[in-house]
Amino acid sequence: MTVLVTGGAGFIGSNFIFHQLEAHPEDRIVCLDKLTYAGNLSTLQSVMDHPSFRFVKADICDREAVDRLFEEEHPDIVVNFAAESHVDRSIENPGIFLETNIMGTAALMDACRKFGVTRFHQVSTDEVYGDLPLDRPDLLFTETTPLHTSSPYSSSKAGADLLVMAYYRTYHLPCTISRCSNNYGPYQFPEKLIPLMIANALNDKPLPVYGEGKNVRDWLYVEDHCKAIDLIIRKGRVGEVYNIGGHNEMANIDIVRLICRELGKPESLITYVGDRKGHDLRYAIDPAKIHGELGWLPETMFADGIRKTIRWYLDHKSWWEEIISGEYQTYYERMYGNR
Ligand code: NAD
Ligand code: TDX
Repeated sequence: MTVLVTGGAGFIGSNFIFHQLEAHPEDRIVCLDKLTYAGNLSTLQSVMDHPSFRFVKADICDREAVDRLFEEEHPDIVVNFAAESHVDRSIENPGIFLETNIMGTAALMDACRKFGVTRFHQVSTDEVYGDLPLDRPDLLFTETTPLHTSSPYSSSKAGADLLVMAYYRTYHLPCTISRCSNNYGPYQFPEKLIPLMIANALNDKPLPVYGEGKNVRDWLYVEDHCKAIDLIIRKGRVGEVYNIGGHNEMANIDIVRLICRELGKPESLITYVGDRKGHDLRYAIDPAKIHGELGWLPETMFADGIRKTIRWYLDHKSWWEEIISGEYQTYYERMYGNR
């Protein structure tokens, strides 16, 4: 079987490729990635010469390039990770989010219709459900929670989800969607909370916490997300949405404090900065459906996962130091300079 993974040079996509090559050595994996600022070929270095792996640099919005690849590879399964993924960047400049996340998903699905696939899987996010209040721990997102987005990023992801369901209903394209909570782990781009705080703490730089740091996210170790997607594409029912999360809610400030403790850095590095516009208060996933139907459960406890992640960033300084020494500096200054 050939599995086409889009966005595989990014954080979750690369972890998914490593997992697939290990768990399904009989399958061929083709990665299509535009290599935007968030895509990094060095991440895939260890598999570039793998006999069952091929990398192709292309944009999912480029219909000619996508069709050419489908003609060559005839993928059985397509897993779409390719996206603009950072909420703060979407607030600054929504256009590219609409382009890649919505138009790109449509271009991929049109190729799937044209060439035929057994599955198109859309990697979505819990952010499509909007947010939950901080004082109602009993409320969780289920697959039937209405879509109610806050940011241009989450709106573009919700737009793509609606389109996927439309392609399922109208054209009977065999689709599935997964909506996962916040991921953490190796190879996450250092613009996101956990790697940003680790990198800054290691460089004794201020740790910029938005607002009062009380916003809550539901954290899942990236490998557990990859295992869930693997189950969905092989055993999940077409036309279904599956929520993925591990009941691990934490306030941002508690994560940042924990990182300080683990690295032996003083909490005086913590700096409260201006809040994110439209900042979602709390995300919390109810994963009962994927557990009941597919038997998925998270395997990595947060206490272990965060230690492994910190260890990884300590052992792979050259990977992230190279990133933060480049264009990232301009981004950081723009985003945090006058905050
Ligand atoms: P990322 O930003 O680390 O990686 C995105 C990858 O997509 C990069 O390699 C980039 O080069 C590629 N890409 C971007 N635009 C492209 C285009 N037009 N054509 C081809 N490739 C393109 O993102 P991530 O954190 O790994 O997220 C992957 C997916 O998972 C996204 O769809 C995101 O919405 C979703 N998701 C992420 C999280 C999370 O916590 N990170 C949680 C839930 C869902
Ligand atoms: O410097 C920071 N300071 C801070 O307080 C950054 C970068 C973030 N934060 C806060 C904002 C959020 O409440 O930390 C929380 C997590 O922020 P991000 O890492 O930017 O993630 P989030 O906005 O929750 O979105 C992530 O999870 C869902 C991914 O980026 C999305 O792609 C995914 O869909």
